[in-house]
Amino acid sequence: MAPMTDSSTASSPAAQSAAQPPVALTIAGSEATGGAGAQADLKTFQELGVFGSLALTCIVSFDPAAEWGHRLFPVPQDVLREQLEAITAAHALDAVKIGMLGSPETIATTAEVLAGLQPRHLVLDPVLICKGQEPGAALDTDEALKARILPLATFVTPNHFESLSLSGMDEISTVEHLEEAARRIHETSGAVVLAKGGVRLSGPEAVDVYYDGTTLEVLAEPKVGEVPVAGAGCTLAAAVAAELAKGAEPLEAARAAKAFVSAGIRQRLSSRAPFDSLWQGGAAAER
Ligand code: PXL
Repeated sequence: MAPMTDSSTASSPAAQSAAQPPVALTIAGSEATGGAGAQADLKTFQELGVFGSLALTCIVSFDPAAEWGHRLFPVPQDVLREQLEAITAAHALDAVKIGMLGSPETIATTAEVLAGLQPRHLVLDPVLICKGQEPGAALDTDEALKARILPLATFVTPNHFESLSLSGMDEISTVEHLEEAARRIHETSGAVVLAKGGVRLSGPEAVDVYYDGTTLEVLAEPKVGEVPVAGAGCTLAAAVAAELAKGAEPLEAARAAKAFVSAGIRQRLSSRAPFDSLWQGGAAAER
């Protein structure tokens, strides 16, 4: 390769603006259609003014010929380790978000690296199963996530199914149940909890419960339809991570993330797939 001769390259101090963006890392899987996973995380970071980096854990390609079920290709452990090595050598991370890890091996590798890194903000979207996966198909992965990653999290964003699993409750069908789940998950994990009711609780509003051990707040926005939108969970956790990276307090981060997701759902993208995808440009479009 020819040597660079231009002295005004981006790496020269003169070319840098004074204010550097915060830097966040997502450890997540690729969802090829772009609705969920790492794609949703990086788009969210960018929209919210945060520089995003990515350690890819697996590649999910939905199968249009088999009811859009998951085809999952795991990234080899040494490749995951090398990505994390490069990222942590390059950046001081302001926040880390964890999405789909997908296997007990990936969970073990991620837990080892995070234990050494001890990030100030570690936002866990506890992806136990994703849409189209059979409950129970990944029990060992679920157990490993609870045992190895949950104790490291500073902020956790379980959906309805994950709240049942993490709280041990048999039923979450009211806001009071969701509040109880948030309290229980906080007690066992020590993390700030944003438990998502989404469209799973009946009523005209999509309700999430925030609990940090002191403050309990019910966050509600009008529902947009009754069908979940792909990428909403990934985007919510990524937005929380972005806001924390920028210095927000956890409750502020939760409120801002909920508003960002609600706009993205209102402005969602429809496609030839049987689900709509959240549009991370929605909040900017509504401004
Ligand atoms: O929405 C959960 C999720 C997270 N990450 C990846 C996914 C999905 C759901 O499809 O594919 C990579």
